Amino acid sequence: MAVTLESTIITHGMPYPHNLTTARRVEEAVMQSGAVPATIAVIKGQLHVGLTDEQLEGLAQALDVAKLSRADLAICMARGGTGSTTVAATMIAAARAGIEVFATGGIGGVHRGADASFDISADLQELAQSPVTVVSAGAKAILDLPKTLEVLETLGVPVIVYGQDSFPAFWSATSPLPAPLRMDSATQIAAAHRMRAALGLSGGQLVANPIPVANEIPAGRLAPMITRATQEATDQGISGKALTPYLLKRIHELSDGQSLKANIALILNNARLGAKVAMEIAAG
Ligand code: PSU
Ligand code: MN
Repeated sequence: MAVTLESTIITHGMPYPHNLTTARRVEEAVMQSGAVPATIAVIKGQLHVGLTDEQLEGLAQALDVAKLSRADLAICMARGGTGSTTVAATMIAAARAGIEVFATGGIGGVHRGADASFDISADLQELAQSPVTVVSAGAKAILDLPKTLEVLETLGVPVIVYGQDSFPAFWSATSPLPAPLRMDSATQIAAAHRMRAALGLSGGQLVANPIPVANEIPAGRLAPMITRATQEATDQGISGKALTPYLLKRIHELSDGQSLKANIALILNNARLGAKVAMEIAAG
């Protein structure tokens, strides 16, 4: 049983060489948990489900790789281009390959100021369409979390918090928001996944797995950095696809690398839970 992994986190989410070492460690974590990792990317027009170490290294060092979501996946392939897959595009590839579980860091969501910018990630729509259980650490605190949860509810996407009653906020284990749903084992999550299929419901599930408390950055410490990075993005006119990578990079800088450390810890944690869920789904 396989677990898919995205590649935008490698090309746009972390600086080199941390992106490469993390990508390798995430694959190892999946294997140590007894599952098979499959990192997804488009290389010279081919959609790859599973990358060689040379391909991982190439992506990690590349400077001008396209960030592919549902809208641009086919176009990049038709042109013979190279691109990394976001949560949305990775879900599409996973579903086509028959892989039911995907582990990542955080999903895209409703950006702050979306009432003016209309910036809502295609990841949310994809969760309503592709039948994949996505293990994340919640949604990044750079987003408008209450609005992100509202949109997921509208789209009929189950948001399952693993083992606690509050929705986790990526770098922080908790937030003031209550968990929409809660489950305490991979077995339960797998059973819910199978039940959706049995009912013929389209779309997947979002699992929000809190970052281990030892690795978290308390929300209060992050808040001023997020406000500052968001303001800088507005001042510089950064929007669209460039916004999420810009905010992540600025917060890495403003936190002196602390957010990067937390990011790595939470992805490894998600890879392990994703592997457990994949094995439970396969065990049926
Ligand atoms: N989470 C991270 N790093 C990332 C992303 C998420 O820790 O780089 C990426 C994912 O690929 C996600 C994308 O799908 O950001 C969302 O981008 P947008 O907001 O433009 O849809
Ligand atoms: Mn966007």
